[in-house]
Amino acid sequence: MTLIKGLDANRPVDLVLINTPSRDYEKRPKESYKDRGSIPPFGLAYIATAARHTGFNAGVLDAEFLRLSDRDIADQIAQAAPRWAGINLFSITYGHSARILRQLPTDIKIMLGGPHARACPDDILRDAALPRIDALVIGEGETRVVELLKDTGSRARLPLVHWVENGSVRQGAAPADARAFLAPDLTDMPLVDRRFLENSESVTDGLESAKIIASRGCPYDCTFCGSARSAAPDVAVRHRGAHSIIAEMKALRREKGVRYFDFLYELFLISPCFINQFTHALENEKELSGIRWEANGRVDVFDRIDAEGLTRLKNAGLSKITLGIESGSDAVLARIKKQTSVDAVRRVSDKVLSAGIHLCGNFIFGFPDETPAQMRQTADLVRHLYGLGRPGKFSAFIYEFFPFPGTQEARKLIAAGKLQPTAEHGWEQPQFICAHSGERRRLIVGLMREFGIHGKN
Ligand code: B12
Repeated sequence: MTLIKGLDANRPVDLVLINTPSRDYEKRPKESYKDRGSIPPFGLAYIATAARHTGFNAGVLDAEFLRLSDRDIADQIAQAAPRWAGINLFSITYGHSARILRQLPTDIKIMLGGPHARACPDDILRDAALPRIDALVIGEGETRVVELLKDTGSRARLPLVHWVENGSVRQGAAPADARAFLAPDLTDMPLVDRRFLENSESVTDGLESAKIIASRGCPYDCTFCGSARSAAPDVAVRHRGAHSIIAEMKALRREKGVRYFDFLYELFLISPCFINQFTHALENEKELSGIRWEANGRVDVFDRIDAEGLTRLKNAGLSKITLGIESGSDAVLARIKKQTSVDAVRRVSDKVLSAGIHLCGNFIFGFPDETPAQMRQTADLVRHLYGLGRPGKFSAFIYEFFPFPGTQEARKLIAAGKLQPTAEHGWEQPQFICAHSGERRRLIVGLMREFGIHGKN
């Protein structure tokens, strides 16, 4: 039986997209169903949706959710026998993706994409561990994948598409209308077809919930982030119009009974002007009355919204905001170009929680050159926010700094000779050791125990 979502079993298969699992589940099984990744691979589902809209038979194999072994994946692909198989590359699972690709039948064409394809195209194109590369697509895949499915020869006319032919690296020419390929209009794009996703809906706070992607790209340039402006220059920042977002919410409400919406991606609440438009549109939608939602925002944007604005958001169903707070040290915030301050974080958190809106803060410990005293300032800030005791609930996510390729931090470390991805492990375990890793560990573990934080360290 096929585990590939969204395929038409009665037609030859054009494309199967594989969501790279975080490990080979045969060698290292993972515990329970409940810790299965809760965020589905929307990027792959968007590509499959575009392919289906053009008449192709495409599907998505979510090997992470299904906890598949490399062998299971190879069997599934062999059974479906698609013309093309594609896989999303992440830096820390790149080697695993390569192992999976080596086990696929040799008559299937291979396409690569995702964040690591953007960050390290040259290394990937030269990597002898990959069996073949028929298309490496940098950036958003929808329009270019459809062209590749129409005719493999089209790759020569597609921007930011590379491949290897007879041992040589080749590259598509950038046509005059390159932007139409790289940054298609989001409002015109078909709504993502959720039949391609395993876990499109879940339950949050007792309500049927679904995630929605309402924007792409980030105009900010935080030095550690793989989707910062300078690390992802091909992505134009775009927002779907409020009406297109509301249409997707209404369809989910009607068809699946969804009453809690989670706006995925960095920056939904990106400007007071959009917040105002969206709130206004929601207030006028009877069909969506009583819904609740959560989204990501920024400290500097919320610093410009007053208590009345927050009450309006709360009344429009805003239940929780996630903010990248990152650090409790002004020196670190300046270094990572966060465009905010510890005072602003305290002010905004107090305001948001006082309005009865829950707040989740993301924090990073162990930036290069970060001192133990600065890390302690971050731990103190986490404690302060947990202790505020306002009507909204505070929660934190804690991460250890990781130098993702393409980011300003990784470039600086490489230039200083402190970071050297090894031939064997590439970016899975790059040789970079935080100067104060003992103190970092101690602080993180302490906070996790104190507040029951489920960190991603
Ligand atoms: C949601 C999210 C997740 C979700 C879903 C991941 C998934 N499988 O799709 C979860 C929580 C599971 C996750 C996990 C991880 N993530 Co994450 N994630 C994100 C986030 C916030 C948004 C991604 C998203 O949905 N974008 C919207 C969709 C529409 O775009 P997209 O996914 O980029 O897909 C488009 C293109 O990339 C391209 N594309 C993608 N795949 C493919 C494949 C082919 C064949 C082609 C042709 C094109 C193509 O076309 C898509 C449609 O336009 C990004 C930040 C960002 N802005 O990208 C980080 C980000 C991608 N994640 C990141 C990381 C590091 C991870 C983890 C490795 C973290 C960890 N330590 O475990 C794991 C990887 C596990 C895995 N194998 O899935 C980094 C990647 C950096 C890097 N160089 O690898 C990012 C950039 C954030 C950061 N830290 O800077 N992540």
